[in-house]
Amino acid sequence: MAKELDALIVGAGFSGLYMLICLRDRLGLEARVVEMGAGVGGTWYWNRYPGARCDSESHSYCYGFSRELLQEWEWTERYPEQAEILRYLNHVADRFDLRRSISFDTKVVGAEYDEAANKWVVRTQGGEVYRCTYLITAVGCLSSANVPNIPGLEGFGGEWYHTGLWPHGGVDFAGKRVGQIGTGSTGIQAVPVIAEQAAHLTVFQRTANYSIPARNAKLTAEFKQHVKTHAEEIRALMHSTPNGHPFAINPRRVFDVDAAERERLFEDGWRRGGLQFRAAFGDVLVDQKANDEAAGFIKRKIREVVADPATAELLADIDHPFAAKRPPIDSAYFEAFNRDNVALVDVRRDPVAEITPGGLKLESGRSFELDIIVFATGFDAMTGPLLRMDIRGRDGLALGDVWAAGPTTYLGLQVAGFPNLFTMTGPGSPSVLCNMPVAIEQHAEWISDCIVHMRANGLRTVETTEAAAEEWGRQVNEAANATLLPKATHSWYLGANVPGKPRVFMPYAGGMARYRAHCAQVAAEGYPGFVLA
Ligand code: N01
Repeated sequence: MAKELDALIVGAGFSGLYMLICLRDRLGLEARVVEMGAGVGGTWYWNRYPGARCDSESHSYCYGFSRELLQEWEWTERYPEQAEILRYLNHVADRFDLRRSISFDTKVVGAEYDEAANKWVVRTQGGEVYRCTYLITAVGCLSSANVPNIPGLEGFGGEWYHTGLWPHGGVDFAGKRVGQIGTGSTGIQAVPVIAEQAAHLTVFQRTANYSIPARNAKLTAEFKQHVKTHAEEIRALMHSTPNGHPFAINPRRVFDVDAAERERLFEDGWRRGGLQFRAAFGDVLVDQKANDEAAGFIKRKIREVVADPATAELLADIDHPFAAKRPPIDSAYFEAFNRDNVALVDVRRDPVAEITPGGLKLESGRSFELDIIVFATGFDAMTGPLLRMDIRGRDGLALGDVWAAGPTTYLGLQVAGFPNLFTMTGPGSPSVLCNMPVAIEQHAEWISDCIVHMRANGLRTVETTEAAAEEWGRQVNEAANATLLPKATHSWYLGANVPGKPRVFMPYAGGMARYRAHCAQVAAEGYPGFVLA
């Protein structure tokens, strides 16, 4: 027997929880969340790997919709670790009585639009069927784990884990020979922590990466008070910046100052740490020569920190502009290579050929004995979590077919041919280029306002047009091409980390503030680019 709903929300992370509050509590809709995991948290439910921590500062990595929530919750560290964010989201679920409207351990395996009834029919792995007017995906951008297809994995005699599907009980590395593949944001966080626990850690690096020290620390009582007293100003600042962070990007250009002053300003950014380093100048991500200066500074730092010259060279041999891939931030990543029990192996020049029963072998024949392999190999980002749900719109049109050459959306929110389907933080929206809760709140509120508009005007469907999606795709490309972002040709922003995935720059790089204004204008003008009927 199908369960009838006004709205079904897929996913109980930051997006799904707030969407539920908007639709159930504010609009009074019959709304429900289905969640694959056994608890709330999304990314923070699954990513429990050693060192998992957010790179947004804690006082900005939270909801802003409730003044009371902002005032009562207290973060303990500058960058919140996974367990603390999960506690926060559990607190939100309890405080707003959300659990009664969430079905856990419920994986969506199919969603089809029934045009005659104007309903989405959603099937779960457990055999339940939901029929709903609005289908809202809140599945996250980085939730489909990418385990590389390396021959021999099934015959590996040790244990192996992907960081995005980490065991809840943790992994005991004591006395173990560990191999870690991947040096993105995740790998860079995991290395120093695993190195402290394991007998030996071999890091297999394909692409060397920049990283900025996070300078994580316990928050002082003064700072905690400051963020409460100035909560409104901080939110206003976050809403005014391109990335939704609580600090402004300095508009001065790298060559506005002389070499000595430039060095001093980079040094100051390095000392402040985290994503604030990038904010020291306004043109680092748009001007190659300016970027070269920032890149050169970081490479010098790597060479200063890492004692062994050959290891330092390999770590500093970075082939893309700084911040063209998501810039990791770390706690003693480069320092970890000074430990006797950590080794770096270049798998760009000598790729992994196979996993053997006892470890791993490179193409040259060089082999490694390993007890545990950690895949810090990222995700089938942005489109992966949507495509695995087998979503079908008008006339059985499969999302996978529509997106065969890459995702096309209007505003990252809707796909032509899929009425009343909203994709929160979908491809074509700022999403991963923004502090996520800021992007998420804007999407939840926009969708909610759109539904209010429809109900007030007796409208049954909202659907973007192919022309609007095509034009938006052009603008997404234009925004990316105005930056150095596409120059990192192996980036997951482009889908390049997954073999066979179309190379399309997926997030909107025009900035959250600009995007927010554009979405507001679309709503104010009666939703041009959408057909409402
Ligand atoms: O994944 P990634 P991630 N053989 O795709 C390598 C967010 N995040 O999980 O670059 C060998 O960035 C791959 O090499 P290459 C953040 O948005 C945030 O680290 O493709 N290596 C790369 O080194 C981030 O960007 C936080 O050549 C292989 C690595 O694996 C996003 O999540 C923390 C390989 C994958 O890096 C994803 O980060 C963590 C193969 N076959 C994550 N396949 C914070 O907030 C892949 N690699 C701090």
